[in-house]
Amino acid sequence: MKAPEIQGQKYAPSDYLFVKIVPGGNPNDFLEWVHRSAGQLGFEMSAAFPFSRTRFPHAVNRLAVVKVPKGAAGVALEWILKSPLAERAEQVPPRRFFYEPNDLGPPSGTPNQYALHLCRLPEAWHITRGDSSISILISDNGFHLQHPDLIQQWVTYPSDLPNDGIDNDGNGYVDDYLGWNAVDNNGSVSADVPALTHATAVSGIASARTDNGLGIAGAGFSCRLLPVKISDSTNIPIAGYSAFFFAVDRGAHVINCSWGGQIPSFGEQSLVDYALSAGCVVVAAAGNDNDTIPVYPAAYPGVISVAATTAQDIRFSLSNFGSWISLCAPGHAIFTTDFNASSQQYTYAPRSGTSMATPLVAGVAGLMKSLYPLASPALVKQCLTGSADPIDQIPANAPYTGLLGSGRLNASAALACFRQFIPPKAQVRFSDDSTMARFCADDTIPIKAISAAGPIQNVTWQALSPGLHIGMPTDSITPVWFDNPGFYQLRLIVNNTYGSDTTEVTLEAISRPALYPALQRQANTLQCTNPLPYTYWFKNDTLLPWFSDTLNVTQFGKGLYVCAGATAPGGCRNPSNPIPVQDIITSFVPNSTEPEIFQTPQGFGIHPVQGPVFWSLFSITGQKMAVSTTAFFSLPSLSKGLYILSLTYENKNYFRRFVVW
Ligand SMILES: [Ca+2]
Ligand SMILES: [Ca+2]
Ligand SMILES: [Ca+2]
Repeated sequence: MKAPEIQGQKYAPSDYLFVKIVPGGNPNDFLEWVHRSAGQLGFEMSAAFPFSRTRFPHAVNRLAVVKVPKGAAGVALEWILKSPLAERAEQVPPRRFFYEPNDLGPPSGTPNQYALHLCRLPEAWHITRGDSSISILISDNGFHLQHPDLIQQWVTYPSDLPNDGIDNDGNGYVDDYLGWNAVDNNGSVSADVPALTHATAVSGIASARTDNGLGIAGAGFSCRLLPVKISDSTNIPIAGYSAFFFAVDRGAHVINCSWGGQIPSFGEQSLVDYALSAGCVVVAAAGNDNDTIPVYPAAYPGVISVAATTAQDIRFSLSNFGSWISLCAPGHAIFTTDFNASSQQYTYAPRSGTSMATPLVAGVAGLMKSLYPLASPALVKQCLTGSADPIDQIPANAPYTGLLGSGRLNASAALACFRQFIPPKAQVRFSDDSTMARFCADDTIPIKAISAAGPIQNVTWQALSPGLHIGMPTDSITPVWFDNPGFYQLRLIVNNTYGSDTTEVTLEAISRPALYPALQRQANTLQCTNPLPYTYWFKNDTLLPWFSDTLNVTQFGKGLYVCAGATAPGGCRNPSNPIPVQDIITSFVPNSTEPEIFQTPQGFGIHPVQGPVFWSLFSITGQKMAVSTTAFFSLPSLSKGLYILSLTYENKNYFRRFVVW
């Protein structure tokens, strides 16, 4: 069943104004003038951008955004244009989401994903299955974050804890742990109207969890999703422009805009240019008006504008068309992630429109960026359009010759085109593209070594500063440790048969907190007795969005739980003993007296033994490494690090933590 949606939505006037400051003018001086104007105008105007003085260095092309009360835009515009600091001003143009018509049923037969086959995604995934370091920003309405086929795909930033009202990482966005709400300026991107599922449908097409035996596959495969909520409960995308700021500030590689409108805007175009110049690929929907009038942001130069086609490569009956289209992608009856508001179930449903064609292209752009993250948006666009399968020759498309872009998306051909432009020699970078990283004692440092031609042959790390020690590296991680906290310079070299690449990074080494939190279970509640200011929870290897000292396991299900304490958000964390939760129980008897558990250099033993014993050895991240059912557990050969031994004896669990050095 399809969730009801607002249909035939009309453009709504905006309460936001773009203002271009005169050369040499300071947007903050202008915004102060705006603030002082309230007395003469009789109403308040507020800054929607820059948010504060600390954000001023981010100002784009002398741009400011002012929010005015409903209906006051005309008076405010006239007033603002009198300011000696304002060079230009305009109302932020009205925008809307592109919805599919509600009379479209599923394609005949069982639900399918014809679009992925038609666009040759299975072949493309032979070349790359994307990369979890690549983020596709979805600017849309509210998200159903808990959808089981999406929940593991969101990009999270533990350096800003959610819901504490503090911008812990000081990037200008308060509580942007998981995306950004650009309307309310907070970190809550969830769907406030459960029946509105546009964002959830778009997200699944771009990059639903793939190869997880559940639901659907998403084009971007391992690429992650960065949600930005640009509308409120009225479901009008009033803050689409701010997604471009956020994309640059969080380093998004691709931005998906399944929205737009017919009025161009210098302010919006400045922001699109800002994102493009930062290397972010901008993909935008052509709209569903069945006409040729250009739609923005799709029609701005440099943007990849996407029209919609059917399973037969015929123009989707409502899709816009015109000389401003870059290419087409399937946008009819696309089976994707959904939420059924009446049954309160996370579901899947077919959706149509250019909104659904666009994220397919965005997902493929994510795959391309996975191979070559520094590729320019122009190169990505060139290969996507240049490799599309022509569709003008199809008789039903005859009236639209030259008006459907270069044809229908072919992901496999796009990647083949793109690969020619990747430097054949090996490339290396630190996983988040930074040249500055923090790490903790005994951490591994993730790196990304890319070889477009043949395998990586060698990975070499050179510690350029004394006191930094390097373990055995692979082409994805290396363990590092240090003598004292401080700054260390590190060089990384990789090579393949075509040559080598070198990068250097400054590492800030910080000490782990000395104290380990204790973890206890009482019935279905886990209590992290945490002497440190910040608490994190892990289930198996996954960081949970839960930051208080107690956690109810019924909310997260069975698994191996670890809590961790840290002195700062995102800083070094000391993990607790893990607690395996095999059953969700309603009562629990805490441990009483322990048998003697003794340790020798060879392993661990227990006595007296009056029944079966069961040992499990875990890595500190919860990965099970060995089991034994004998009274003495001989340790396998272990590399340096911290380990957890679990013993089940007489229906009780005991834990020992030990270090190999
Ligand atoms: Ca923040
Ligand atoms: Ca916070
Ligand atoms: Ca899936």
